[in-house]
Amino acid sequence: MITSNTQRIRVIDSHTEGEPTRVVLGGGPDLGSGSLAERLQIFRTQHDGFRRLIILEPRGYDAVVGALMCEPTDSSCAAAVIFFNNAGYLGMCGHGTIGLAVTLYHLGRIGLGVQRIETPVGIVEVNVLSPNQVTIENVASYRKTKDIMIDVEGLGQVTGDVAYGGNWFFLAKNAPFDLNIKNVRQLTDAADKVRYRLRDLGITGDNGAEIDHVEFFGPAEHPEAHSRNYVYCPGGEYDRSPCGTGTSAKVACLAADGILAPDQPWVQESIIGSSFQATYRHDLQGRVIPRITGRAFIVSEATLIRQPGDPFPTR
Ligand code: PYC
Repeated sequence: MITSNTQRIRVIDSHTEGEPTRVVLGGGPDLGSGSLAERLQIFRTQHDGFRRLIILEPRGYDAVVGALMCEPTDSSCAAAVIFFNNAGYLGMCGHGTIGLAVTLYHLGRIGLGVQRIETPVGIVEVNVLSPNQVTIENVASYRKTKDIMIDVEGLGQVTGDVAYGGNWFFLAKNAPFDLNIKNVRQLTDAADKVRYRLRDLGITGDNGAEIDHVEFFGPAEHPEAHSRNYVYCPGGEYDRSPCGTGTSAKVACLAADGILAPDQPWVQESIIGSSFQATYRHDLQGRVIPRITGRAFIVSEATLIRQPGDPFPTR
């Protein structure tokens, strides 16, 4: 029986190149009408149980990224969104933005063409190319440090760059294992060690931000792709897609090294063999603005229910 105290949350699930997104359309907490960064802070400090309810078992699973729809503060934006996962909150999420755009199109809330979306780290643009293909123009991305060498127990010396693509990444030059889905457990263990070694050494992004995403790179399998990656996310999960913010960080490093010119395509393959097509442009300040194109598909429409007295609302 559904009583008036029953919580009902409408969600639409999709996947972007294999990586799941759960868009929360209604039934979320009241986060006020401040900036998205302020609303994120209220979400984090006062309503973390809602994040857990949406993402964790028994209603969710560790790999899914949540996208809470909010009212935009900027009237030029079609939507505003806060992304979250099994461990916490994300500044931006590339695959999630592609999933969100396909979901809004599926609902008839946006059409084909360019729309602006507000996120806690800035406004991003989406271009809906077809019902299942979207290009996002991400926030300005940049490399903070090149060729950091760290000694990691069990891995030896690991060299990589620290870069920002909407989240903070350590981009390791070499993968400790072949980038094959069969090795995903070993790759995750290795990435976990790299993340905590960086933390122990006090190596951070700007303003002390934790580097909580790790990428390993290797040769692509598909002839049209330039590189394959494995991407570790903060909750110990791996990205099934090539990771929109991770590909943005990669593009920023390639641009800084003079390897990739503006508008030159870069095809990034994921650990499952899916891909994103990336390019970048320079903005008026000369910053790198990555553009990432990928496909997303709707997989379900549902109402999550929390009945009063449920003793296990989350794992
Ligand atoms: O696509 O940016 C991304 C992303 C971040 C974490 C998982 N996916």
